Amino acid sequence: MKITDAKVFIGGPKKNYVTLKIMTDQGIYGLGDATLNNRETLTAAYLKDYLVQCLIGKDPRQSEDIWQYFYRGAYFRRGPIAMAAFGAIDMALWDIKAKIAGLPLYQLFGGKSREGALVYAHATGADLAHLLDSIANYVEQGYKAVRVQCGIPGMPQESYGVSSKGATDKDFITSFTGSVPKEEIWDTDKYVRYMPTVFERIRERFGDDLKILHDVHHRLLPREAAAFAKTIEPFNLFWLEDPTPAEDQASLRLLRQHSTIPIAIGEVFNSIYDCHQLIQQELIDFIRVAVTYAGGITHVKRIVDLAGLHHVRTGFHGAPSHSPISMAAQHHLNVWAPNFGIQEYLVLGTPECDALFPSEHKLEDGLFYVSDAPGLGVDFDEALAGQYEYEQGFHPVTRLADGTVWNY
Ligand code: KDG
Ligand code: MG
Repeated sequence: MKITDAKVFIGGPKKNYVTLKIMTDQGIYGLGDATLNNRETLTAAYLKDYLVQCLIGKDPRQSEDIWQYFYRGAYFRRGPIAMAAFGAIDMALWDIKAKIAGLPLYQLFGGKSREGALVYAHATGADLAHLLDSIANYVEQGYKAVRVQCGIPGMPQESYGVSSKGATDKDFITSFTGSVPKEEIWDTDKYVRYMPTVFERIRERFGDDLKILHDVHHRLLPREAAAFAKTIEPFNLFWLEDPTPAEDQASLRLLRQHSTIPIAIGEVFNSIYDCHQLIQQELIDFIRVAVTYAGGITHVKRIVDLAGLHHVRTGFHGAPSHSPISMAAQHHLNVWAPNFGIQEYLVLGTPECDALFPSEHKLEDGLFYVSDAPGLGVDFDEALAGQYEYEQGFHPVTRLADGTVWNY
């Protein structure tokens, strides 16, 4: 069996999805997602200009060898662009392998450990009242876990994760367009004073069973994060995400010494070398890597296995920039992984998105069920893809009130 061609597409409904399609001489094809939010043209160019030509003639069943060939062969290793490009190839090869076997992908990992996998949605509010409405909206739909982000009085309303567009806005963390980044102001003191009152009100209104998650988005210093974690401990969060910038991993020890709050980190990591110390020293509780920019299924499965040895559960990144292809790859890992924790999932199922990526996967009562279609179980309508155009976007840049650049 040989790879005969591979094509790269950019575009989607209000998204710049980067979709890879690998064709074989047996008529079976595989799909991969190389979307790197706000840097989409770079992963597409890496695939088109360097990798696709090396794939032609290779046996698609040799996914491990092909992964090693690209990873070791690049010489300059790792980084989100390269790992997203390898990741897309890897997803497509696993898709082909499972289609050859006539099995849904999870069967190749060892079968299901659970039927439905727990997901969380993003509740958001420019103020507490709107946030409570947004949470209620998800609870009514059957969600058991919700990430909560709230506007902070005295801070500009639309800082990270906060949308003033209402309870059902789903695009607020990816829809940054324009030719230069917009800028936001951040105030740590106001944030750490106000957020505990938000968690208190959420518990009062929704009770103890709702799983509450919160993303600090790398904004606190280690001492501030430790103090904040201690303050919010009574509200029993499911996780506190990215409390500090994860470059200084040893600093998390301070947080650990002061609080038992579960910590989730890893959406910006792209290899096992970024997280093996955090995992082995048991400084985190959830690993947030994504198959999209952490080298695909082959590499992420290694991370999941290592995490399992250290009581670290999965909580894969699932922001709206992930296409239904990489989300499907993650959902197959989720039903298999013995150390599965939760999946971030922002209902991608608009009619336009479903038409571009048809699948039978389904979300029911806050749990995600993968279909038994062979492979990833997602298709791609090439003809429809042609109607979408790339639109440039940037992540915002964050500053403190005095102008100092801070962590977005
Ligand atoms: O592209 C950046 C987003 O994916 C990120 O800001 C989303 O932090 C995020 C999350 O937890 O989904
Ligand atoms: Mg995050």
